[in-house]
Amino acid sequence: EQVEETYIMVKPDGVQRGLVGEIISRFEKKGFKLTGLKLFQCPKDLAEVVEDVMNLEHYKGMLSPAMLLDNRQHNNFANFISLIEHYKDLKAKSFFPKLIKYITSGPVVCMAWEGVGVVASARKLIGSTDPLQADPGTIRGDLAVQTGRNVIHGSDSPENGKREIALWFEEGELCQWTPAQAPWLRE
Ligand code: YYY
Ligand code: MG
Repeated sequence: EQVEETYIMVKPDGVQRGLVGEIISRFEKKGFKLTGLKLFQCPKDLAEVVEDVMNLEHYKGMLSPAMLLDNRQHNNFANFISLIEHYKDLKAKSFFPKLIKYITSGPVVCMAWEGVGVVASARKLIGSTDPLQADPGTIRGDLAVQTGRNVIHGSDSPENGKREIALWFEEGELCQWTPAQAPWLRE
């Protein structure tokens, strides 16, 4: 029985629609352990350059060093890049620019959750990518209607869970603790 970690993020629509408490509550009640939690808002001036950043080496094979240098001083630049880096596997998809615009359009809630089997279980709690296909009882099945506004992200493998948590959190932002309920959740 392997303890895993997963990166869960309430997307801007979930925050704007007041669903943060409801979403956190589902993972809490299930019995997983919260080890990291923060709100991140893409700074306005950076949100405005999202399209330029998407044209960087990393994303379109074209480097714009001036852009990088101009913005590296920004204290939120690392987190800003996380937003884009997070979805880099999807950069070739036609919906990628829209996805980045959406994900940088307002505050997101970043979370790290830990537990035995937490990665696959969180994906089940979240439901299918398309909320209309997601089963009732799942977060997307209950709370959303469109893929482009599907309120939540969850890592798709233990490896990506680790990668995404490292991308979004500094070591010191994560808490190691033993919930009082631990012996009542697992024998
Ligand atoms: O892991 P999951 O979020 O369920 O789906 P992914 O296939 O990883 O896609 C990530 C993200 O991209 C999805 O949550 C919404 C968006 N997206 C989209 O806007 N349009 C698509 N056709 C597919 C995915
Ligand atoms: Mg995914």
